[in-house]
Amino acid sequence: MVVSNRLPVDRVTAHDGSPSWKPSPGGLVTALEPVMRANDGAWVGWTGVADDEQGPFEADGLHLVPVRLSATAVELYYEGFSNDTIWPLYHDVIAQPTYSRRFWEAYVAVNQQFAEAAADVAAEGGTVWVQDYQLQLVPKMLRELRPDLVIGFFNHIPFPAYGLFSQLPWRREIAEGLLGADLIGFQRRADAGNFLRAIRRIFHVQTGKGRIELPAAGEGSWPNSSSDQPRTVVARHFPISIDAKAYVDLVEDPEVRARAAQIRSDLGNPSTIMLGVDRLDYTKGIQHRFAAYAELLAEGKLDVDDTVLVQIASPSRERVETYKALRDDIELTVGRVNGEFGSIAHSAINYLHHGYPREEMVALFLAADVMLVTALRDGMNLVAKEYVATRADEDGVLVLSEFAGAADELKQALLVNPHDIEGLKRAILSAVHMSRAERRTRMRSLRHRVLTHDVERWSKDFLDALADLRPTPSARAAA
Ligand code: GDG
Repeated sequence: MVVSNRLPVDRVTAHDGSPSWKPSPGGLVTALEPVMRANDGAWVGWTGVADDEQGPFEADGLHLVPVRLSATAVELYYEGFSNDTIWPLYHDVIAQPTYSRRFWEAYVAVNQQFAEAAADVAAEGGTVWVQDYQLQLVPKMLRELRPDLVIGFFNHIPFPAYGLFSQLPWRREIAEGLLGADLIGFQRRADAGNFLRAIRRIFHVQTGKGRIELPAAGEGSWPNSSSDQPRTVVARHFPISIDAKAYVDLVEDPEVRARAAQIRSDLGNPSTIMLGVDRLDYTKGIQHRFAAYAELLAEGKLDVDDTVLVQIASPSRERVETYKALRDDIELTVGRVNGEFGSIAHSAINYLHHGYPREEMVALFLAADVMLVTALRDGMNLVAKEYVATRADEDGVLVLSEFAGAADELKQALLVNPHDIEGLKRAILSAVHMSRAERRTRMRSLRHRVLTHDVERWSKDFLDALADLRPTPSARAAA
């Protein structure tokens, strides 16, 4: 069973008002769908609509169990604690987290709802895989309700250093919540290291090689309320990936190729198209990218007559204040840069605040000579891997922030520190002027990594590691 904040489907309403469901796009769905089909599993999550009375249903061969969230729960648990407390705290406090007791109370209550929904439908001795930062209390709550289950947790975003995590007034509760799992997965080795350090600091327990030895309840700093038996929890990195083959297949589609050529020609066939594709989020470093680009234009090292930056900023979390302010900020910058450097024929930045179908994204990746991924902090960044998977022509240059999890694997990208604007400018110029031979060598090696480490391998690695932790029947009987 999978438990995630959102179900893997979106409701669509036909012209006659009749509702139906379509799979929601995204890596998680692609990764887990085949596993769920093969195992006849259930998926517990929210439909995305407040106060939705939808009961359990089948869609596209998946058994879906909705958790009903009230409008207030959405505001306090989702927009509040998840996206205005945990998200900024776990992304190095790029924005100031809000520490609100009302948010926290809602987070506890909603996590309990998810745990109860999962406990109601999980098979005896089943495997439950809980996803992401919105549900960090679910592992412990679920273990208390259903000690027979094997529980995994995967954190899609970074886990911060203890100096930051310790700001959280509820750091102990969150740590205990996660430790209800048998296996806790992170994107990077460093994230797992930060988590292990936090656990040592808070509970004074032993850890070694990713194994956390929890004593019996009440021993040392370990709470009374935890399970009675000593347990081992494993915390390790499992870098997520993409359905690489789906991208390779799309590149072979003549319509997608034609669209890529059309995009180049619509942009006036410049020598260099640079591309950014991000949810409009302050973690993605969109402003840093614009700053470096604007300086290169100002210094005459790039020229709008033969260079353009296309920035797709897909709408995100539009009801959270910080995101509204960010959008204003970004759009002000786009206006200024275009006003100052654009010409009648050419804009400096071609800014689009829209979401697009995947075919259009692939066409854009194919059209782009330079892909700019300048996140200030990012769990993985799937866009970097999607760009690489798309470039079957072994062309194109990836400029990649060392603060994105993808940098651990994509070492042949031009790695940058986005805070270092001079360094970022140098990397952009080397990308623009890189020889065809070097582009090919780098892209070949990047593609090898992404094609051999796809999302299917990610879910298999995680689920195999979780299966290895399943207690043997004799250990279960002894407990
Ligand atoms: C979180 C973590 C981690 C974006 N705009 C459109 C569109 N997208 C797709 C991209 C990509 C996905 O959304 C975004 O994934 P990222 O990994 O880049 O970033 P987050 O949304 O922040 O994801 C991240 C990820 O979880 C997985 O664990 O890598 O670090 O923050 O697939 O292509 N897709 C379409 N139209 C758009 O306009 N079709």
